[in-house]
Amino acid sequence: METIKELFDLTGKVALVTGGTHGIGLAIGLILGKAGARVCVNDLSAEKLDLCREAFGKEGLSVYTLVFDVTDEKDVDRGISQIEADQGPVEILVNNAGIIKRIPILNMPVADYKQVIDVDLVAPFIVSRRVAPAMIARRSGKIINMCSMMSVYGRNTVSAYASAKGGLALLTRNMTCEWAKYNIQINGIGPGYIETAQTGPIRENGHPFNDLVMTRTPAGRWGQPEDVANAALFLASRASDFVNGHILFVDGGILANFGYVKGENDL
Ligand code: NAP
Ligand code: GCO
Repeated sequence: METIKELFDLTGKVALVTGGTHGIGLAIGLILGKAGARVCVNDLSAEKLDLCREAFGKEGLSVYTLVFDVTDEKDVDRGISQIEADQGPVEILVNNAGIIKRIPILNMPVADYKQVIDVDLVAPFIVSRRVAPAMIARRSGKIINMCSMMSVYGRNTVSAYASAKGGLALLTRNMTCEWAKYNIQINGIGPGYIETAQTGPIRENGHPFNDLVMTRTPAGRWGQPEDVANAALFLASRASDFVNGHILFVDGGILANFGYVKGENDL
């Protein structure tokens, strides 16, 4: 019987967190590094990668960083080839990079819709498709796709994002159908509302959306990037070797909650 430490030990495993220079991706990179993984982070911005290296350094960790655009197939091939040459084949892939545009459908340019789909849905397809052959050859691998509450809910103004994240949940299941037989575990994480730069515009300065999140979240708080990272550690570790095609929601109970009447049943 393996010890708990052995189950969660990622020593020497090469992990790539896309778009991992801050927010949820940075928290995931740090916890995977603390578990012993050799963490690689990509981003569009060299400056943000510099800050990422500083954040890892503050934790006594090193990180391999590389600029490449996850939506560009040739750039992804170049980036993954560089990682394979410098670090070794990617054994843990976290498709974290993402964008959101909050625009009503009738006002949203088609180009904007397509850009969100490209980053949030097509890019995980491109990066996973590039990384999977080495996982198949090794008969081992972990792929974690960053889904969302919008993988199951819609809400006004986020049609592109919900379309992408809904598709990503089903892409996760289709990857499972095709690759689980090679001992690759492909799962999603569905964060609730997390305090990051991405939610800053709907969380800060008394934004009314904050009230909605606080009443729709039974836990009564916004999530922290570390809440999501803890789930990522589980899905990256041996402890999840028989978990596949699953979307693990880390949402403080939002999905369990139809609604809340102020004052009712309050202790
Ligand atoms: P974030 O702060 O916006 O970070 C997203 C990261 O993706 C950024 O580092 C960004 O780099 C990178 N990125 C965007 N386009 C890219 C591209 N083409 N190539 C490479 N990197 C790219 O987001 P977050 O809140 O930490 O969220 C991380 C993931 O969790 C996203 O997929 C998001 O949809 C998802 N999520 C977030 C929440 C939440 O409440 N925050 C909830 C559910 C799901 P730049 O900054 O350089 O553009
Ligand atoms: C929004 C938010 C959400 C969160 C997250 C919830 O505008 O509704 O940005 O989309 O980012 O995806 O799970």
